[in-house]
Amino acid sequence: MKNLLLMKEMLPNDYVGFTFFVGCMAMMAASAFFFLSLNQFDKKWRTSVLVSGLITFIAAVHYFYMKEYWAEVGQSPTFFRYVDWVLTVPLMCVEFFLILKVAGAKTDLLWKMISLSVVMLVTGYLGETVYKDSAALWGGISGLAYFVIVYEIWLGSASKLAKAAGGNVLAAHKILCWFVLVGWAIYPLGYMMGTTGWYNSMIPSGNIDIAYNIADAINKIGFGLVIYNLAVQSQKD
Ligand SMILES: *C/C=C(C)/C=C/C=C(C)/C=C/C1=C(C)CCCC1(C)C
Repeated sequence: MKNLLLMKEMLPNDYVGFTFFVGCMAMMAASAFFFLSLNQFDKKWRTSVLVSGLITFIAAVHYFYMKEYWAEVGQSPTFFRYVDWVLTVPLMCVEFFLILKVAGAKTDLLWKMISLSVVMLVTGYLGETVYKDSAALWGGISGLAYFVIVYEIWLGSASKLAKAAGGNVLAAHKILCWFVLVGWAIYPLGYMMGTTGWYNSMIPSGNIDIAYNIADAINKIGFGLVIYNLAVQSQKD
């Protein structure tokens, strides 16, 4: 009851709370869409679409907690945020691996991508919470891991596999590469807005949740739809 009253008072001009709320709904709707579509795919593509649904579903559950946290505590739910990322970002690496399996992707590639993403997120978490005074340093290490991921998919072995696969897989891989290069770049910008470092004079500081929430919606739902579309197209041919 207390909770409801609090939310009622906050909603009209609480833009951050609004994006948590809409984010939660959008993630739930996307999960229902992916899960309910599973039957139309044969075995080869079902796993990929299932993983798309898992990514948005895990996010929906975390958004539910994050919107509550924001309404009750009035602070950024950094812990839930990073727990969500540490589960969903490796699953996005799994998606890259699954679509490149047709061209012979090995599990080495999968583990490399997962490890890089975990390094990126753990160092980011440390900079945002435990070692705030050296946020720029931890963010820098995190950024390096991010660049290696970008390199791997754009120019490294993952890109070679995508070229070998050709056709629909290559086209989907390209779009996913753009998601990682542009969509994921919103996160380090958000990080710089919310922490102290050499970048403060160049980037406005402020609440980082709106940036993170918009980025999540684009990256998780958009990414999933690219996979879904790839599955639909490939089954037609
Ligand atoms: C669904 C969630 C996604 C796709 C989250 C992605 C998060 C990142 C790409 C975060 C990257 C960061 C840096 C590159 C440097 C600063 C610290 C982070 C963790 C915000």
